[in-house]
Amino acid sequence: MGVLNVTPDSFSDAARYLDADRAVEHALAMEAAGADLIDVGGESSRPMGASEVPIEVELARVAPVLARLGKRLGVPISIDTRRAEVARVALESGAAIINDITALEHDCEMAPLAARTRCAVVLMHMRGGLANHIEFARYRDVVREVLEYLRARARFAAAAGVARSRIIVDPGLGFAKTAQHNLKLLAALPDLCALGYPVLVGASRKSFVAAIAGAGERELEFGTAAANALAVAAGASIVRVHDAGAAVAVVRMAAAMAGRARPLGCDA
Ligand code: PMM
Repeated sequence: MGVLNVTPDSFSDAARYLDADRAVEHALAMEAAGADLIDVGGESSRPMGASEVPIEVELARVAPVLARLGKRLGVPISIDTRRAEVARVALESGAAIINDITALEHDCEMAPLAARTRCAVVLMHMRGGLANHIEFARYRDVVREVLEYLRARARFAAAAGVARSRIIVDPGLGFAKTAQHNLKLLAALPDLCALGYPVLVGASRKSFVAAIAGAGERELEFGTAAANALAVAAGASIVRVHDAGAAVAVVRMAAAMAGRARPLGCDA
């Protein structure tokens, strides 16, 4: 999953794709590099101090990009949003997946929308709000608590009418989690896969990778590659990345070594 952040303050793309034409070009380049999905987002959720964006601003950022992408992109689009209205516009433009970092909690219209439109949904674990989630990085047992949460949110989505086969779960690396929490969750990926849903992992260039591997460009690139390779080997079906070309090679190699022709479906 290639990340297309259409935000002026995003974690690593920093305003580069605010211009709709450049955003479209970048999405097409990620597709050409081998990305199987493109994740479009108009509200930054970087760990430190992400600000709430009014819905009009979020829509003004993503709608022109989605309208252009819908006609030109061959791979499915996911919309990274907490808001049902933004998701609705994206789905009308041809998006196939709602990537909700609040696991359908933020907006009560999100679950019925997903059920009605039969799109896929990514249910991600986080705690607290966009600006303060790091204050909530306290757990007795982070693995057990994240697993229980995702199991409960998947049940909620299914009860709202979302088909089981369209549910994807995500431990939410970096969201209300310290580096140690992220490492524990990565080590527990086989348990997460055992929930029975495809697992998405978003480690790309996150601050825990910088803290462990180093914050330089090369260190971030290789740290991200290591996290993605091990995540795929442990059963992850989707890795969310900024550098699609590098990730494709990593995913192919890791999947082949783990005996998975394509990293789809959990084997755990
Ligand atoms: N991370 C970010 C944004 N959206 N969505 C999912 N499902 N999982 C993630 O880990 C995730 C996400 C923040 O990262 P960015 O600012 O680099 O895009």
